[in-house]
Amino acid sequence: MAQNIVEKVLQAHLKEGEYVVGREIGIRMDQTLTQDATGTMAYLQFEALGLSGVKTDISVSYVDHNTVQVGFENADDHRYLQTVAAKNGIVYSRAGNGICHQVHLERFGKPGTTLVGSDSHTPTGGGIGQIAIGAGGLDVAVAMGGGLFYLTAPKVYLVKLKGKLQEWVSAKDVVLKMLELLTTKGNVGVILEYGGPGVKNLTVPERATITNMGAEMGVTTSIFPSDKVTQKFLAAQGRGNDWVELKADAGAKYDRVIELDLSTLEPMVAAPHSPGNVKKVSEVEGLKVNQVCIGSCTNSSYKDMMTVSEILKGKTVNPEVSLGIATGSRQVTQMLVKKGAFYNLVSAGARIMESACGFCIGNSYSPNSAGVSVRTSNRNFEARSGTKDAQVYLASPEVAAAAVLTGKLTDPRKLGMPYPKVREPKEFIIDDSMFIFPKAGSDSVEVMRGPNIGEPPKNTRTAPELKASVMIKVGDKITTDHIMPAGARLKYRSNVPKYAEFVFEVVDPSFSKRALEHKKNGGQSIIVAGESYGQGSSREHAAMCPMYLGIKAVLAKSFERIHSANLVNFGIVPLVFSNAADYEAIQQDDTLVCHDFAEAIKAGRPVLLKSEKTGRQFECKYELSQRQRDIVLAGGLLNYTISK
Ligand code: MIC
Ligand code: SF4
Repeated sequence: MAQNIVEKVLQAHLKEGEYVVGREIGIRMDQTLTQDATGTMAYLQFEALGLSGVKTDISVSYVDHNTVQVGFENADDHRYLQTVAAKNGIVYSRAGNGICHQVHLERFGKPGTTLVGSDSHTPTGGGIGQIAIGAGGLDVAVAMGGGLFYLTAPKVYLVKLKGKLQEWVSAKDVVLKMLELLTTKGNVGVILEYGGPGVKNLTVPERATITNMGAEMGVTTSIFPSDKVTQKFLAAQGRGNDWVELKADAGAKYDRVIELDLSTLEPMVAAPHSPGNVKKVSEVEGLKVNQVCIGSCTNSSYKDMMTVSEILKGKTVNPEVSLGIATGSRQVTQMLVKKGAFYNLVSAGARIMESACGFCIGNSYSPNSAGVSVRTSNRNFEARSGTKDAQVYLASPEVAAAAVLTGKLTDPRKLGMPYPKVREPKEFIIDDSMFIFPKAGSDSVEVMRGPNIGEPPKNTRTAPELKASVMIKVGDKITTDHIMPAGARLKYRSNVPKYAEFVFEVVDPSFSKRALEHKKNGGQSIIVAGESYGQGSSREHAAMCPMYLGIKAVLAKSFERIHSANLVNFGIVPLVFSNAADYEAIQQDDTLVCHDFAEAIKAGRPVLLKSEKTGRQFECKYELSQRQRDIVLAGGLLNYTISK
């Protein structure tokens, strides 16, 4: 039967379950990646599972998120990561080597293979024809140990591209258009497969910009074919042998077809505070800009940076604007230095950041109060930048560079200069000296820990009865940045009791104290939420820390994929209102009771919750496989796996 690309790759890796849309399947993961902010916990759990030595083709541990090193905590984490990698056969990418997704695309991504990463932007690998999926650290730990990765056999949407991008319009505008079409919610269980005659007009890094921000739509991943363009990119990376062709069969079926003519697109932005709040630049033109940040895993490739350098060459950053630039990888930096582009950027007045996530995760370069910041990154959630009232606009490098010069949101086509046409190099500078490759016989390496690195916490078995206080009631589109802030708090990722003090910090700073006190008094808690709960990152701390505070269930109108899986992994039940209108009837401080909670989950029947305040009873469902129900009952994946 004619197959699409997604079916081809998934079926070739299928180890458990039946490939029927909507059913759970278990696949083998060829590659894994972690980054430091999720990685320490992933490796601590890898150790807690009693695993040693990775069973994948390649597993890479990147240090890119937390390189600020205020205090000893980050540096201790890095040392732990380096030693645990050496001991277990994991490649270690040292701080300074670049952002995991960009570096992985350059040096390890392989068409036709599978990759799971403890970061939601792992789908960047789709640009090179990988099925690359973001997940919580515990799922990645299991995959490193040779265990399967479970997902829902997806619906596949074909995005049929035709035409060519106009000058000053780039890949970011394509994905912003996709966000306008699909929005940030309602796409759980979908994979986007790009195809059509327009594909050949996009380079691999451009494709990667597009698959990267599929994360913002909540799709499982996005993938491009592997064609001549892919072959050229791999050859320029000295990896020509890694190329295989990957294309859909003639007559392959799709659940939906979306047609997009690249030649009709124009420069766009995502306005505050959602990547789905897409507007044409022309609609918001003239808005005064205080800061521009160029970089992040979305737009930090050679072409992105060279384009900016060419636009700024011989000019000076507008006096009202502060410009920060972070390249995506050391390779990109080396290329820019060689080409003289760094000279242009520094001469124009750019502040050069290290090649890391930096501003994107909000651990530096926070804008001024109520400041407008134009960023080439992928998320503009409220407060993520570190400034609660900042107004962050997401845009292409071209739009960002135009704002650098004019001090306001500007359609770059109005700059009145020729569009800098940057070609992909025939050969990239290849220098793998910042990777530490594992050596044979290193299982005797001593793993070094610091005082901030604790044990991964475990949950208890799900109690027979649920009697949970509604500790907080929140609205729609609550992101993991709302639940578990990163930024300045990032350094506590390895110290759960400390990090848990900041759960819901930006929504209700009293939450953590109240929940912990209730737990200490023997109480259980529940979170009530609206639609699309848990958007954004893969950080499992957004489940682990609430678990530590005694949260037993989250009751929402709907959940996003990675967060819902993380809740299950930590023994928190993701309950969905059978009737969304019941949301209105619940108040914070109410107590919700179900006498046969564990029994109901065991039997797979709906949970009936009763409000102690009003006496009203309502039904909740959950979309969990038998395996997931067993995990929840066991009190999480660690307990479940150890007991097995
Ligand atoms: C993000 O962009 O939000 C992060 C920081 O990369 C997260 C991972 C994390 O919280 O460490 C992600 O996207 O998964
Ligand atoms: Fe890093 Fe930002 Fe990409 Fe997350 S989205 S991996 S913080 S650059």
